[in-house]
Amino acid sequence: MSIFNTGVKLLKKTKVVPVFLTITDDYAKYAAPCIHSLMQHANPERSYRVIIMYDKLSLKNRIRLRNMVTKNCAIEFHKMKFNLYLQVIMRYCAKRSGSGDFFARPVYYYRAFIARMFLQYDKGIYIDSDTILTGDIGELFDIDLGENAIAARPDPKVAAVPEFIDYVEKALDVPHRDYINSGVILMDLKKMRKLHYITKMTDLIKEDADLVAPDQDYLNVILKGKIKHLDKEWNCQPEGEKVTGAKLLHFNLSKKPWYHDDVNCGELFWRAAKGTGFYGDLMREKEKYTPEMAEQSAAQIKALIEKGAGLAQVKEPLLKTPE
Ligand SMILES: [Mn+2]
Repeated sequence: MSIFNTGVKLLKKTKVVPVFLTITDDYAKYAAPCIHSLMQHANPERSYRVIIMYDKLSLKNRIRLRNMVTKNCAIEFHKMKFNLYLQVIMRYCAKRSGSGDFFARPVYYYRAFIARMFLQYDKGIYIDSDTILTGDIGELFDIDLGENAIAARPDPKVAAVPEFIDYVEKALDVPHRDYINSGVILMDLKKMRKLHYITKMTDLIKEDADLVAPDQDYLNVILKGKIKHLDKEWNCQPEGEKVTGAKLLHFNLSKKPWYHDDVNCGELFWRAAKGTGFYGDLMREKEKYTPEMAEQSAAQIKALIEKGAGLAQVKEPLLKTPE
């Protein structure tokens, strides 16, 4: 066991709750408040394990994150090892990033490796680093998946934009009410292994389709009909949504509290940030953010909507649902 796999004595009472995050050095400062809020809302009677999958994460950042460990919440680090699946993803991203696609980063695809890399778990949770817990994540873990492979929330940002609705229905052949956001996923890891998810995903990636939200689009297409819908409370998106009763907030897409002042529930993010060693980093990040950067970000979203509208003009779906 490496010094970074900080062991805590697991309470025997219930199964450990494994929560996966996938980050690089530039995401460490956002992940820290997320992990802190998870620990703050964890049930003291249960054990949790935050498992961080990374490619480039400095020793310094690993130590800073590891120092957040608590009595019932362990923190582990796993470096992504090169393999043929990763090679397919890296090639695709290298090609796509050349055309300005900001989703073309391998780190966005690492959640697809969880089932394959962690054979010791039958069930697990993936969360984005731009989330904050306001309830006990153990309750999400307890949700019964029935016959489904995963549970996730239908994407409210897609459902609110006619161009995106058109895109998912025509280009992906997924009913828009079933198209889920991949920022919070409860996974039946046994089923994901049985379905050979990673093989199916990389087979589709090899077809080299131009998509709006690749990792999320693949998830929706491959697992179509095998996804349980999560309630809003587990992926509540404060921009434009009421947060009453929410247990997990997701600062999805443009309105990040580390960039903007007027963010609904931003104070919850900053309160969590204060409990970490990354508060100063986040303050500096905010100070560096300029109106030009905000404009650029808005332009990116606009371009994404236009891309969706363009891709919806297809006669046949872009991806074939694998058998
Ligand atoms: Mn997100």
